[in-house]
Amino acid sequence: MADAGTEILTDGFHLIIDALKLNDITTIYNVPGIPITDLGRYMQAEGMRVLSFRHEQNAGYAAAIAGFLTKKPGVCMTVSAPGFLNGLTALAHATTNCFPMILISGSSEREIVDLQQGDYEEMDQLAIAKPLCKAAYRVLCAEDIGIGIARAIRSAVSGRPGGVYLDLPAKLIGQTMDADAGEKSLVKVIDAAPRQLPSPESVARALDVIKSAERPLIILGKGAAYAQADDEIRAFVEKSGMPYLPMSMAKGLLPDTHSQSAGPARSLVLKEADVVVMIGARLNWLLSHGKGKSWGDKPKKFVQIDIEPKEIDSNVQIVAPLVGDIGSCVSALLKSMGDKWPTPPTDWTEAVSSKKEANVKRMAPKLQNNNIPMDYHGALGVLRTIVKERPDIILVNEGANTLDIARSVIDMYKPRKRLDVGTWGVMGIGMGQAIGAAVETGCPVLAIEGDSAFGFSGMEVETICRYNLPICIVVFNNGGIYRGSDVNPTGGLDVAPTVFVKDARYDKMMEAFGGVGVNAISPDTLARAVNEALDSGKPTLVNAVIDEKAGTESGRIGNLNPQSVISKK
Ligand code: ADP
Ligand code: TPW
Ligand code: MG
Repeated sequence: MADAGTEILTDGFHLIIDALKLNDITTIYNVPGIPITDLGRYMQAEGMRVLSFRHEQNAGYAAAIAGFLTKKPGVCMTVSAPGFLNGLTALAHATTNCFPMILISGSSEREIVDLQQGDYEEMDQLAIAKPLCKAAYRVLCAEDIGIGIARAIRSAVSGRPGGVYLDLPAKLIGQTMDADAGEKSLVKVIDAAPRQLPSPESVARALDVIKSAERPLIILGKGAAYAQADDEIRAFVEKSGMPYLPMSMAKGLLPDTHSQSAGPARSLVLKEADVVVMIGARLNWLLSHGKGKSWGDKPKKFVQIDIEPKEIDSNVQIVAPLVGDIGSCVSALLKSMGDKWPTPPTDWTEAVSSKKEANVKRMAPKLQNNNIPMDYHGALGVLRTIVKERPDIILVNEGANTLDIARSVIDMYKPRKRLDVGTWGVMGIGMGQAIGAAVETGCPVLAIEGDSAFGFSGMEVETICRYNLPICIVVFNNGGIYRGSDVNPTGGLDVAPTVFVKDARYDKMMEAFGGVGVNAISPDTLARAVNEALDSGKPTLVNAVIDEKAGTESGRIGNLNPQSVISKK
């Protein structure tokens, strides 16, 4: 506050800070520069946590995962045009994944931008952001900062959560106004994500369909993990007695070792189920759009719980939609189920259990192999044991083979402990998510990274060391994308497009900034290094040397690659 004659003044800087703090937003993920450098400084001076990254995309991924983990919008702050565009990928990712996030970018002067007169970092950011997020707003007057931030928060978290862009021109940040009027202009958002109750008819309809099932299945998606209705979901699954399949980031909502988990019998349950209850999961590509070969040829009825009415019937008919928030919908189902709900036919639950046991048994010896160089299963076998022994750690996971095999091999035991590439299968979320998760939860993080995947955000190891975060990165170094063994068919000088430098030592990147680096060529060394890292909480990078021939093309989604009819190696 400044004293101008008799009037006490405040300014854009302080109104932004006061508005965020009033709404319990106290952590900012950012990259400084004109016009937001001082904003970050003042934020820190006012007691906010301001974490600076090496690239806005990673700051954005940290903010997005903060939103997923806390149900409050994660905030990323960037400079204009290039910084804004770098952050925008993460904002679009947040929207695609239904995570609440706010991207705040400084922008150039409207008068110059709109006449296209070539201002410093000139860009019509609002127009560019609009199609890529849930909502986009620009604040032009200091007295609107309070309402602008309130709108951004409510838009991000209410209904289906998503990304919101907030454009703050440099001139606004420096604007002054009467401090008293400024304080009065701030808005505290009341009940930012109101409960949305399902209609009683929709509850009765859903239970009728579920009751009629002979081979029912529940699919839990990351919306169910986000909802933080863990007790209700567990009670519903257990009371219904139905087998359930967790989508990747819903693993651990109930422990993967739960007797009703159908994870290891995925193909069987998708093909055979006659009634499928979707809870916070979309019938998108990850579930083959609810039709086709992986769903078999038996008729299916879908029940779907989602907060977004437009999601219903997106790919196939939903015979019993339940539109509302997951906590309210699942509670309503539970209440109407009463005390004597019939369990599914035992021939179905037993068929699922025996398929599951057979698959688990078949996998067990692979996970115990001690091959050198390691294969995926040998290395993941030891990490699987570590996660079992330390169920509170948060697992971040990206890559192709490194992702797909880790997802199926590593059991999760608690909700919201598995974070990964999400709906787009995007590479580059790794370090942003690891940092966001460590900062928001204080839990140790184990990031299992393909060597290609890691490269997208690898420079953030400096950020991890700078803030001394309890993050252990394991780089699955197979020397390339999918495999390190491809060759250039022409015999020319360039290596194949999927191949990296041989025998690279990613561990030295961590050492460069004062963290611990370990080169692990055997499962034993890998286990020791990861356990030490998790015990000490020191930033650590383990370079896990993986057989360059062990992976397969595109991991488990090679079928999505187009095929040339002219030539195929
Ligand atoms: P997955 O990838 O795990 O299958 P998706 O991201 O496809 O999950 O689906 C998540 C769904 O959950 C979205 O359709 C979203 O609208 C819904 N959702 C998110 N939060 C809630 C909530 N609190 N209540 C109900 N539905 C929710
Ligand atoms: C933003 C395409 C999918 S998986 C992958 C790429 C580049 C890397 C796979 O290699 P990695 O794993 O990580 O070494 P592994 O174990 O199989 O060797 N750009 C973006 N997102 C995606 N998904 C890609 C490219 C891709
Ligand atoms: Mg690789």
